[in-house]
Amino acid sequence: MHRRAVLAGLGAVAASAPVAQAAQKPGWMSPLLPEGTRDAATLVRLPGKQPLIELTNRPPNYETPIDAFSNVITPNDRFFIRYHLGEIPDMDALKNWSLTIGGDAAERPLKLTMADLKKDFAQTEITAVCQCSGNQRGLFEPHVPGVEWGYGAMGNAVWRGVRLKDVLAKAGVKPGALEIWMGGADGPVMPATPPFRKSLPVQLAQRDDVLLAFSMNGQPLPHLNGFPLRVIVPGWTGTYWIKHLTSLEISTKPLPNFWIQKAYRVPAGMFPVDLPFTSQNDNATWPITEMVVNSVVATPLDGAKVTRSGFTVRGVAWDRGHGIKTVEVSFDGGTSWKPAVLDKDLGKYAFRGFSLASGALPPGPCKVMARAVSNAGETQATTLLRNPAGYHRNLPQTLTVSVA
Ligand SMILES: Nc1nc2c(c(=O)[nH]1)N[C@H]1C(S)=C(S)[C@@H](COP(=O)(O)O)O[C@H]1N2
Ligand SMILES: [Mo]
Repeated sequence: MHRRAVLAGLGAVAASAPVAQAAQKPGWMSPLLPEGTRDAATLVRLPGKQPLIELTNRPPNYETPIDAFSNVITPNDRFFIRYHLGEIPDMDALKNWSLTIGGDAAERPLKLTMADLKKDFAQTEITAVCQCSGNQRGLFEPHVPGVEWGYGAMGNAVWRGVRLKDVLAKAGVKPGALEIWMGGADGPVMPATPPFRKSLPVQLAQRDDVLLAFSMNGQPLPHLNGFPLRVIVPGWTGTYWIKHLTSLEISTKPLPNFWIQKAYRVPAGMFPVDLPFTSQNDNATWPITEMVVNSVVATPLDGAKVTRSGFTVRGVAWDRGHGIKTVEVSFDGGTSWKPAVLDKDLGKYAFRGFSLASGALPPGPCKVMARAVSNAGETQATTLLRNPAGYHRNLPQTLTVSVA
């Protein structure tokens, strides 16, 4: 539906509203990004958004500046935007939205409006991190092709909606159901480009915390974060979190689509998973699924000037749903580590805020690092786990501030 309705004016808005200042760049973009990336990037203000780092404008790919992660909840107007395809329906087109549920393993195919969804199903909420598989890809050495994300292709929000499993139950899941195929209202500019579709193993779709969300941090979903309805798959990378969701198919077959069978794959067994996506695994590669344990420092910014009385490090840590056990911070480039103070636990799929004061410091450069351990005992990588698409980078972040 609405395939031809273009996101009106995005290009024009993007071109006309750069708000970057050269002096800001050292802080909000990592010095590890490829040569030229930092110079070329601009902060752009899209409708309804605070300035985001523009990586591409059609399709729209916009990163959250790292200072946003001093908040454990990412505000809607600072939340990153990631699309694969250029044809995005505008808000008017999406007002006629509905969701169809069918497929060869559905007992009773049905169609739901937003009103049906809100009145016929119990509503629930979860706080969860949506992180793009390629977050931090731009920091891979050697560099790999793809959108050159720094640290900000992620955000944590309170999602409200209905359970996917309840909606599937209404349509009736036949024995033999293997996957839930999901499609959204956006589409390719060129008909030869495969539409962006993903699927979930049926066992995962039965989990209580996999939602169809219409609200984010107490507000309707922002247009470019999936209005009016998106899938929430806590613990799994953002690629499964289909935006502008229009179709669910309960299927006895693996989804045959480029975006799951060719793209978004990692070497088999390279990263830990609790729920393998067996119907889409092959001998050499698996679909990327569960996130890896990771942390970022939001403040101070890389390159900041601080006084000898010291500063407080603040950031967030997250994993694939076991929760964060500890975060340690180093003020001497990794020689010694101290436990950070963890904020209140907002749930095992949420960002866990942390902070630590440095105390008094000698003048000169100070190398700050952070590293997290999950409740599963998983730690951040100590050497880069290279994979062709540049996924799951979780080396401890290192930033240098100057003490004067
Ligand atoms: N319809 C649709 N949904 C989509 C995508 C897309 O291109 N189209 N991209 C996915 C990917 S790869 C990511 S990382 C998340 C990003 O969500 P956001 O744009 O709300 O930050 O949306 C996912 N859902
Ligand atoms: Mo993504």
